[in-house]
Amino acid sequence: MSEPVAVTPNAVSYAVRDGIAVLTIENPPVNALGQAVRAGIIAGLDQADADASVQAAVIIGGGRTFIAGADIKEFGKPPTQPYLPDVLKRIEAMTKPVVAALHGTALGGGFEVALTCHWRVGIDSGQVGLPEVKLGLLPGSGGTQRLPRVVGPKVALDMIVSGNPIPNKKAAELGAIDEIVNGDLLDGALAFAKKVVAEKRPLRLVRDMNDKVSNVDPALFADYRKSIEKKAKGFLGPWRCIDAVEIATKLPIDDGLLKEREFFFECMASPQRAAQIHAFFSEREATKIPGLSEDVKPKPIKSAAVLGAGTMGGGIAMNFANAGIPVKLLDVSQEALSKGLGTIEKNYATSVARGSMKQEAMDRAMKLISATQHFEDIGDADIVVEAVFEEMGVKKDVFGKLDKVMKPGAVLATNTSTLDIDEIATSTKRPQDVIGTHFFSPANVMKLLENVRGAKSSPETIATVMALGKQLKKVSVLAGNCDGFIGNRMLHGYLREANFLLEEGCSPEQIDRALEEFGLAMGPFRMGDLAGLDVGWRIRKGKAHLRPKDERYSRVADRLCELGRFGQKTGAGFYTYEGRDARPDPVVKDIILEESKAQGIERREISDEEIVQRCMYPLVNEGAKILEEGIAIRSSDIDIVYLFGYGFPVYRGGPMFWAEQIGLDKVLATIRGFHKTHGKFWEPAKLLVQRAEAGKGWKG
Ligand code: 3H9
Repeated sequence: MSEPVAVTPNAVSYAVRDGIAVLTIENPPVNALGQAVRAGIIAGLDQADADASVQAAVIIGGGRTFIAGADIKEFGKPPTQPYLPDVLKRIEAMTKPVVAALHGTALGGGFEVALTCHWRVGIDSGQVGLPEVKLGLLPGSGGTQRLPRVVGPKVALDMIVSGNPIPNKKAAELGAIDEIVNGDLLDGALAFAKKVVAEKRPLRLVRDMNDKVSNVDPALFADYRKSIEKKAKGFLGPWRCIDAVEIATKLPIDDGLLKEREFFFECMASPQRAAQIHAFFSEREATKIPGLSEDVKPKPIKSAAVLGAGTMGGGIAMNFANAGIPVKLLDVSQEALSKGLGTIEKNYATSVARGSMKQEAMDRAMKLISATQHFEDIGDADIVVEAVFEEMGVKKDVFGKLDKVMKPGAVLATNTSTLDIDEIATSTKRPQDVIGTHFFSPANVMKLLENVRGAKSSPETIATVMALGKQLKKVSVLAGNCDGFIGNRMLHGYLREANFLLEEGCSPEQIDRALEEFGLAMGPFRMGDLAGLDVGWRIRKGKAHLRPKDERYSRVADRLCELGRFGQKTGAGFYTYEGRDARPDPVVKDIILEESKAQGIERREISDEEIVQRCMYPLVNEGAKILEEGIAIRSSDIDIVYLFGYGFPVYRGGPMFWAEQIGLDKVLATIRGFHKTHGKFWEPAKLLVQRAEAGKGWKG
């Protein structure tokens, strides 16, 4: 092999081995297709074409992966030449065979490069996919035109609209990869290239394969649009993905490519793209904890225990089992344990029935979960997560017991959603090992893990629960200790205003609809009914003595609870229910009217815009206070909490990002207006005032 030469410094190296040019992409960590890589591939192909001794070229990724896509950091900035379509044109213009050698993740523009090469080989463990939709985009360099030509429009729609990758093996079955290489990828790719040269195979381009995109029934697209209606509501990307694939079945490829590019730029210009890319980078940034030295290593978690076999405890145990970690579920009564295990089994069985889990995986997970009534049995676990009744006395009692039985160094975690971690830690002699791990219900589904550090939680304990999040395939955020931490503390104002709006003129259905139109998965009243209104009622009663007498307070929810209307589980709450169908209820309307009257409020017409501002701006204002107090490390962590824990629409990027996009000055002006009209709850956060008046966003 000739000495590798970097065609563009450090981006693509060029070498010749047995008459085959090898272009190796060297752009760690994921070989993103930045400008230097694009220029490097073109330069390498020019060199290979010009060198008479070269018979074919292989494009391969250096390091852990082939190309994982365009360089997302370049998006939103002025584009620089050569563009990706120029690279693809250069590949198609090659007079010698070009083989893509795939390992790791060939995603987005990376897979588009591969689909443009004459042939593709890959190793078993790799994956290919077009995940652009997750960034508010569609594949913008031929993915929507080439993939359907290879795998047919139905599979292409599944891949492009979901954005989910498929294993190389599956891609090979579908014809998107020509050969699976066993053993060394480069050796396999070189052997394949030599074979096509020896066989004098005519160069084969996907653009010429029209069979699978001819005579396609248009009903496929109409049905597909219908099938994503609910899930893709409010998003732009998925709809444009379908439009583009449909075009592949109607127009010649060059016209299709132009149309795809048009859609791509439409999405690129949309605030949704900015929001979804913000979400992508924020998710990764949230794992970085300032001040936590790289030398601090997380403790290995090889076994776990969960206290409390209720809904939360069961869901948390499932997380451990799903990650292959044996977990002991502890509860005081055999009855609670049997019920808890039964629910776990039922949840898994539902996944199996739906096809999202294999029976063997369920059996494996169930085997990893054991039950006990005795604290002594869990002493050897690396971590214990307490999910017992949300009351300080109960929690402290349990932590006192854990202190006695747990092995030294075990992480003692609490799943509290509001209580003081430091006070809980006082019932142990090892506050350094105590920390909050706040899971979200249903814990086996929701992606967020809000870790809460106590004043004495050690760096090692913090590192351990952050790493645990990754192990459990969760998105972890680190919060400071305060009432409600990040998520629930912010929720307070949101719910308060939703209830005040009822008294001022709205119906529950109007508020729910306005917020669902905004993009929330569920409005506050439908959500309350689902979660159970009795929980909040109990908390409000417990804190009633702390409430100033002259403070405005909505009694609507309390009155519903007094009637035994706890939500879906009792068949009635803010709505009445037939199954899961929520119906407006005249009883609720009467209570609301009575409460307006009792408060001396004259009811008025309220616009959807006001509903959104009244309910969402408290999130922003409280978020600013949380940031100011250092409870959240950065504004984007708050966004992540809301995106992954509270169903905030990802295409709006989270409450803090959304506020920045509106303009903090405008948000502040509205909050000041509400402050004048509605009083002290709307006192603007200092940080918001400071940033807005300086004409800045949260960061700079
Ligand atoms: C596209 O291709 C458009 C085209 O159709 C048309 C163009 C004209 N760019 O996730 P990790 C960074 S759109 C820049 O922790 P993992 C990431 O921020 C693109 N940076 O690793 C992180 O940085 P840091 C379509 C990127 O092993 C580091 O790499 N492609 C990019 O868990 C490691 O990432 C995608 O959407 C990028 N494209 O997962 C793929 N990707 O260390 C997006 C990653 O500073 N990427 N970074 O925090 C992924 O899905 C995952 O990163 C991947 C690796 C599966 C590749």
